[in-house]
Amino acid sequence: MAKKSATSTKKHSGKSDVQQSLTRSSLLNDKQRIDLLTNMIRAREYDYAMQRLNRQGRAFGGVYSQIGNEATAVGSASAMGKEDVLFPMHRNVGGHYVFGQDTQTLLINQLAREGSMMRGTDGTGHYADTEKRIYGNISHLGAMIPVAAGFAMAARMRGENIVTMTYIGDGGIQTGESHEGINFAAVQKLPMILIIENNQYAYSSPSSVEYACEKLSDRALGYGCFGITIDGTDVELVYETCKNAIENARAGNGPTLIESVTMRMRGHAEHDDFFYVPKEKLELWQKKDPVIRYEQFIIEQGIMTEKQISDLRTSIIEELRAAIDYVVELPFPNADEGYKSVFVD
Ligand SMILES: Cc1ncc(C[n+]2csc(CCOP(=O)(O)OP(=O)(O)O)c2C)c(N)n1
Repeated sequence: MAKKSATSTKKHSGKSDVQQSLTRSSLLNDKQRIDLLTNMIRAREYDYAMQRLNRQGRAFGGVYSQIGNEATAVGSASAMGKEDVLFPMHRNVGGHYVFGQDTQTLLINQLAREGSMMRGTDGTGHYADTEKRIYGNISHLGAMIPVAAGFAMAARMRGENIVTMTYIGDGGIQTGESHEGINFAAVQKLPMILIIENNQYAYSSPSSVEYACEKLSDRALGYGCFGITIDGTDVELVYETCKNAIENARAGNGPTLIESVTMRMRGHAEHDDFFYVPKEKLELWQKKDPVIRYEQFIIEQGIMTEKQISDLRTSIIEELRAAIDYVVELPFPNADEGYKSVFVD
């Protein structure tokens, strides 16, 4: 990892600098590899299910697909320690799974049913599950970064050696609050990791109209922290990069900006048909599908057979179906619940 500077060559084109062959990290054993794959498949199947529920009119609020982001979400969260704290964003269902949230809980919240943490007032994941150390996500892009930085600072003041990790998109990183949060974390040398999920579009705006620097991790030099750009579809590379950054932060050396390059494979949310994304670009990135490639890798490495992976997927789908059948029958919360935490008596 570059120290106090970024790994800079050229502004990534989204083509040439994304490697095809996957990394085999010496930091992982085969059991951990199976866990990575399991959580990536869980995230993928959950996504397909949410797409269907959205079309059936059963899901409310925005349904933000995280297809193409599974390696980034799962690889990064998996690198964290037991006491560390996750501040996920809207494309990080994989991280929720890594931190032990189950499908039923995810669905109760996203389908805004009785028992949801936001009492039905939200269907897009703006809730915290403090027992699971998941604090997410604030809608105002950039606002999570000062919160994750502040959490890291408070923990340090309490004498706890924890690391916080949060996420921001290539669009959200352009906001003032993002800058303030990163600067604060760098100045205070806070144990915070920021994953910049560069999926090349912020709604319909391509990277070319979002920023003029070469790589987003180059900004680390200006902040005086660590920065690196990686292929966000390579799960073991994501894991290893995050593991190193986390240990570096835990040792008191401050934050790292990790620009994880991926491609948003669907619209901003399911209401958006993403007509503005060139088809050729999607076809190119389809070949880099993080889940399919990691499945192939696991088979080639002799860790699981094709049949074992197929059985794993079947059991995940069965579990998902059971959770959907249960959750869609749950009542919606009483409308009065909507006033709670909004107005003071
Ligand atoms: C400060 C702020 N401005 C605008 C929005 C509305 N908004 C929500 S998501 C989004 C696009 C975000 O793009 P990016 O940060 O690249 O993340 P992506 O959705 O591509 O993962 C916008 C404009 C917002 N939530 N917050």
